[in-house]
Amino acid sequence: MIVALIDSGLGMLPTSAWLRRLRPDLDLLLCLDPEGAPWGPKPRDWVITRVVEAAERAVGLGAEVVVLPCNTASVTALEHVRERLGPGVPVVGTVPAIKPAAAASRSVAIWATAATTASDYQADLIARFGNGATVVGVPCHGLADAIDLGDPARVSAAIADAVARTPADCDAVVLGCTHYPLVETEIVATLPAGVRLFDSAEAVAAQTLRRIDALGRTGAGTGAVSVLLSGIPGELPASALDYEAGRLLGAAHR
Ligand code: DGN
Repeated sequence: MIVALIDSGLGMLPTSAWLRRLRPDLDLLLCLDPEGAPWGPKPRDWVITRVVEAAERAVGLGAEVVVLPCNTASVTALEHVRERLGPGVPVVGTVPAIKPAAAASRSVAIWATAATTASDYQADLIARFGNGATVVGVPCHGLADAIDLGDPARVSAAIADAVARTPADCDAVVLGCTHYPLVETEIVATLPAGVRLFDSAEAVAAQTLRRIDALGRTGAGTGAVSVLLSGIPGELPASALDYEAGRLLGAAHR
């Protein structure tokens, strides 16, 4: 069973690592887009075309399930991918973890790309799951990019900038971009003490496994991890090895 994961870059690693830990037999096809990254600032139609093409390519290579471990891609292109692939291929999206954060806090900030922050999708999630909490969107300019590059100075600067724009009374931060959990330790160290973080990676992996089980197919894989870089077979970028999740997947890559 091949599961394709599609993101502009290393944001796919936390979800991929959860899948690997929970079901090491699955074959993972990691579809990164170094030529097109970052997706956050790109026009909506461009992102839709890019993500739909990546999904079709993955299915052409044998993927039976497609995951978008990327909030930008999910809020923009999820329905388009589902429509194009049809009902035979489960497509699992990512949504910012607003529901658990708003259940635990009265003042929540959602850190995400500008595209996710401005999306109707996020506004709708806040309306549905905000639970009466004050929920504000904080676009984090350049943070996903700095994480992809493995550039500690730019990561620190982008985190400091996001912390400065997060309301002081906020005690819950939703990591609404899948890149951000990779630098969770530094985010925790920069935010005031006691602020809790919420992300979706484990829940997206669990939902993917439910969709796989519902297919009722028996063919387990061999646990292979392969990588496509903007459609061309390749290797995980060296910066992936800066992160624990990247090292886990890198060890399985052959
Ligand atoms: N990881 C993506 C997300 O969750 O929105 C961000 C991708 C990007 O290109 N900035």
